[in-house]
Amino acid sequence: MARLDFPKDFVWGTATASYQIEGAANEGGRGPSIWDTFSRTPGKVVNGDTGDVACDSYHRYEEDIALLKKLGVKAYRFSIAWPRILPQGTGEVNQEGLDYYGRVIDKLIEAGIEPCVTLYHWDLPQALQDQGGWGVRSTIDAFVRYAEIVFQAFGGKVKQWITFNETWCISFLSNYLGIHAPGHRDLQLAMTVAHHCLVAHGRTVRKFREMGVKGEIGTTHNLAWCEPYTDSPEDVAAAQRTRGWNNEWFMDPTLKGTYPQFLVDWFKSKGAEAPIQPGDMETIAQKIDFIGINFYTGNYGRYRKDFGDFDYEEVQVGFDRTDIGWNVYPESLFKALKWVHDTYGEIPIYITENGACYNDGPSPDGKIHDEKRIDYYRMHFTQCHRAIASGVPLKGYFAWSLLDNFEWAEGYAMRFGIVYTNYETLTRTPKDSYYFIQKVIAESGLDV
Ligand code: JJW
Repeated sequence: MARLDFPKDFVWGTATASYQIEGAANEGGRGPSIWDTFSRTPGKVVNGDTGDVACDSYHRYEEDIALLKKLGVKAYRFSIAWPRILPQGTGEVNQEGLDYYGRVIDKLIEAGIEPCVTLYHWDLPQALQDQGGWGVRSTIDAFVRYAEIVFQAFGGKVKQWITFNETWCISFLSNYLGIHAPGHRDLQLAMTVAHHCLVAHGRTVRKFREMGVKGEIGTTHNLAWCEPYTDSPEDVAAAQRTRGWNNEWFMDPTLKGTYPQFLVDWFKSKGAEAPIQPGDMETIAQKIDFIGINFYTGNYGRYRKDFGDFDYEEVQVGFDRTDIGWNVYPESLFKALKWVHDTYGEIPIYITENGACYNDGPSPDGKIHDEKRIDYYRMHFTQCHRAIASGVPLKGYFAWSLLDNFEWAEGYAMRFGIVYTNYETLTRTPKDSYYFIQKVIAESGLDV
């Protein structure tokens, strides 16, 4: 047994997102988002689930905050729904929407919990999608205006701001792979969306500085770790391309102000390119206070001609998998963190999401014995500790998620919560993993 102590000022937290937990889709003056449309499109979401009710956190946020307080977290990451603030994306502000988040933020502060706000966690107002969504530059202007309204309302109260959650998902998963809203399959569109989100991020950071808002601002990219199965140059290059697509394509512009040239060339060979206008790269690379990393899994793979978009095929090497099918490869978290530090220098890093999908329900004793989730967290905490010990400036960790919620295309079938949600009664029951994390936070460490 070994004792792993975390720094006393390490920020432990949990994370959620508006459309995944709030419900009340037609209340409080909220306008429709692309996820309302997408979830109503037959075949897009498992079981035809929608976020209409979700966890009903719009009405039950006080209960959620009580759970956070009992858990002992220092911070809570949640997102603001753009269509609650501006139901049409632009124009009239919906005061009821601002009031709702004002209550959440005040309750958190009252409970001694720092609010960490994501501005864009995928619920684009449908009215903007109807005008081209992230495929057109006018959406950048609309986003910066939305951010300005939110900064005005809550600046100074919110410790940390995250402009975008998982720009790879917003662009490629949603507009090239077609798996998330709006569900397009167009490589050039995905490249354009990625670029516009990055520019919107940079312009928002600039606005934040101009307004003199107190607090920290950054963005969150989801990283994927892909390792070559052999040392052959073909395997190494194929893994590098796939990693680059997920990681460098977003991290490089954000932190270096450039796109990785080897991928610029690769995409060009497929007829797609980022629509860069003069000044864009400098805008994107505004200095930020931290970089958020969402991390779930890694894999091994090898070169296979004309397979997928990057001639890369995963090789099964016997990893355990979570219930959503993702490999459990904790060491890849360490490798990814080390890579971020080695590549981008001393920028503070927050893991803004990490967690596991296991669909355990209540046992006859009424408790949820989610041993495999506890194992997942224990192994990933161990890798975080290892990263810190190696000099990686990892400052905090947000578990995904506080509670089971609407897991996008998987609907309610896939559970990531440390608190069990009963979707019939909407009651919340802390799982064993909740008590495990409660103990880690209380002791600022764990035995492994
Ligand atoms: C699907 C991979 C090809 C969320 C996917 C890739 C390509 C057939 C979880 N993170 O709910 C889903 N999540 O809202 C943000 N992150 O397909 C928060 N990434 O398959 C969580 C990635 C994801 C995905 C899901």
